[in-house]
Amino acid sequence: MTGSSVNTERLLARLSELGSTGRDDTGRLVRLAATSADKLGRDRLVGWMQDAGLEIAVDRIGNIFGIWTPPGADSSVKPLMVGSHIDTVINAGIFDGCYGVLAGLEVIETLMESGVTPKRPIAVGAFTNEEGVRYAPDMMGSLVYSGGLGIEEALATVGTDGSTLGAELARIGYAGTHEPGFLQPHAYLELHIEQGPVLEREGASVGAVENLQGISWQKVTIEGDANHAGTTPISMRRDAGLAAARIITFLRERAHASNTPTVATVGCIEFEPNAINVIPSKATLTIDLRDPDEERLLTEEKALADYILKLAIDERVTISTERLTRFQPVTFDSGIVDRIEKAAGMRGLRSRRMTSGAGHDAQMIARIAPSAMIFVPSIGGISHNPKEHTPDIDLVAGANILLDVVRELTTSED
Ligand code: HGY
Ligand code: MN
Ligand code: MN
Repeated sequence: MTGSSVNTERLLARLSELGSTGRDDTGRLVRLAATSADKLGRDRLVGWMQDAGLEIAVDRIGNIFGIWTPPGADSSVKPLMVGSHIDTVINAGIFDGCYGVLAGLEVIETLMESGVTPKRPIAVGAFTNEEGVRYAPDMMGSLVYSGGLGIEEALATVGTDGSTLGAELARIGYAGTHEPGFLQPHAYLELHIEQGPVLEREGASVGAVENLQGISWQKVTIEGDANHAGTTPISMRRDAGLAAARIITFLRERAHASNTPTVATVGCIEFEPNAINVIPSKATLTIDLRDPDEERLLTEEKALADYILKLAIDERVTISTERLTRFQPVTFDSGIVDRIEKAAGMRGLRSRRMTSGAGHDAQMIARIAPSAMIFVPSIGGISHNPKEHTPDIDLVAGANILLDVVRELTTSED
């Protein structure tokens, strides 16, 4: 049946081209939200959407939408929405986020070319600042879109480089005019690489994602005393660096001993004055705590807070914490998850129900519409790393599952 599969060459060529867009002068892929590199990726995506004849809409937080209203469909009914993000982390792989956006665009173009007449519009979205590396919190564009964060507050966010998101969006030409949420989805589907080891380890091609874990981000500032590394007895030190190290080992040992899915990461750390022979007077670090169970995540946050209070006394330092983001675990729409599983079966693909360890825009859009995710395997479970890789056969299979579920959701009566 025509349109029963996506155009493999077109999808893979675009993934490769977008993957080479916005690299820095050392060749690393770094398209942080609202940077000039991000603009290059955005412009490329909008060009493909325009070539496909989609209506383009950009909202005030810079979320980009390509919208297809099929002949005979009622443009006033809620669209089916697919999508993800195209901003990246630092030294990223080429699939995280981009795969879901480009596969969503590919699905729309395949349906346009197949003569199928969906009963409702279909939109593909690229949400701003999913990664949250430059501006916290992550999933910001979809959080604003779903009403979880005010637009003015989001635009006023100051980045790690001292820039302001609103000014940067205006600078790169993506301070759109539509109010976030202007297009309320009938349902939302996000195709994404797993970014973990489960599918590969179990030999499954498709993940039918049932839920997504809770995320707690905070910044910790530790103030001690700078002093001479050679003359200061250990007993007289107020060592901010040592206190930071004890937080890192506390988090790892507690997560390791818990025998639960709890994970904890200190991804950023800075010492002042950061000199080889000076005891650090100040340390700032970030903590990323996650768990699929809200009660357990609350317990871990409390245990960390209690540890920090005791540590400050033990090491005679002052420690302050700042919450950067906090998202509860999310459960996806079981009806759509069933359809994903069935679509995989119809194509003879092994699927597996699973939890998402990573945060995604779907967890935000799930606040306003029935949502679910489709995963494809990540080789070695590697992501947020240039070694991130998914074989072409899995990329195409995932896009075809997306095609099948989108066709079903837009042509059936319900
Ligand atoms: O942090 C996350 O899980 C996502 O990659 N933003
Ligand atoms: Mn992602
Ligand atoms: Mn990511």
